[in-house]
Amino acid sequence: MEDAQIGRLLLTGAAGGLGRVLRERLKPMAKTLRLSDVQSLGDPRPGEEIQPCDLSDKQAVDRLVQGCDAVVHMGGVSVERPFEEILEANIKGVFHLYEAARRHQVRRIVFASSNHTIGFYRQGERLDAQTPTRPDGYYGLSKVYGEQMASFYHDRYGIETVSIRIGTSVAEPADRRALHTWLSFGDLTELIRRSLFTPDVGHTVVFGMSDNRDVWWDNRLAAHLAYAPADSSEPFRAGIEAQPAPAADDPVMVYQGGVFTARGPFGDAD
Ligand code: 15L
Repeated sequence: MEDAQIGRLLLTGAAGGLGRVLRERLKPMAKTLRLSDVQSLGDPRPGEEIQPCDLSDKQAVDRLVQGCDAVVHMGGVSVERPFEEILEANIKGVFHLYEAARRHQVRRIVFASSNHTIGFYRQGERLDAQTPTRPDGYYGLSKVYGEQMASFYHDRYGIETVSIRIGTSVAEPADRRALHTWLSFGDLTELIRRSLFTPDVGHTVVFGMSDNRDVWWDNRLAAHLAYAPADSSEPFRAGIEAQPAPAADDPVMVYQGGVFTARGPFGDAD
């Protein structure tokens, strides 16, 4: 695919685990990369702008989005947490982002969704983007909500989104589940590039995984992105399978969402 350049690209959640990776890797895709987070981002490097922002603050998000041509939205809570925390950053936050995008004519958003939208399917079940969601917690629910927000803003206002249901995006897969769900940093970057530059994506849902041997997710409905992962978890298999296996009824061995399916309940001590 031809390398294009976006004028000003906003990366939210830029201080997070994946945000720090993308801060460098997205730079060639835009003339200016605007970075935001609630955590410190240090000093701006060449080609960067830094604008701290709390996603639960509607006015701050509006100022953040103003002047941007596209958004890669990695911001928000990225693990299972009590509902009240998810509500602020992920539920209100995604509403604030889409409202700001509408007001400032942003035409394309890449939304960091998650495999936890479907986490209560059993491992080995084969899913595609039309399979009904089955969230495994408040975090997963917030990602379903974000996908539906993207769908609505496309139908109503024509803002296009690619919702990437990210699997396990870490430097190296570390357990048996991740042999299926791993998404290398290189493949994540390429999938975001496709998501930003492929024309006419409407609202597309794509599963973010590398070219792993046994996968649970079918990306045929996102074929227009022409995403062709280059990496595979296979080189890590022997090392992972040499580790003692968890019990067969351990959630990490049963459900696609792994340990997230067993988090909570929260707040019973109140
Ligand atoms: C996610 O959505 C989380 O953000 C990340 O921390 C991982 O736990 C990942 O999913 C996963 O399921 O491996």
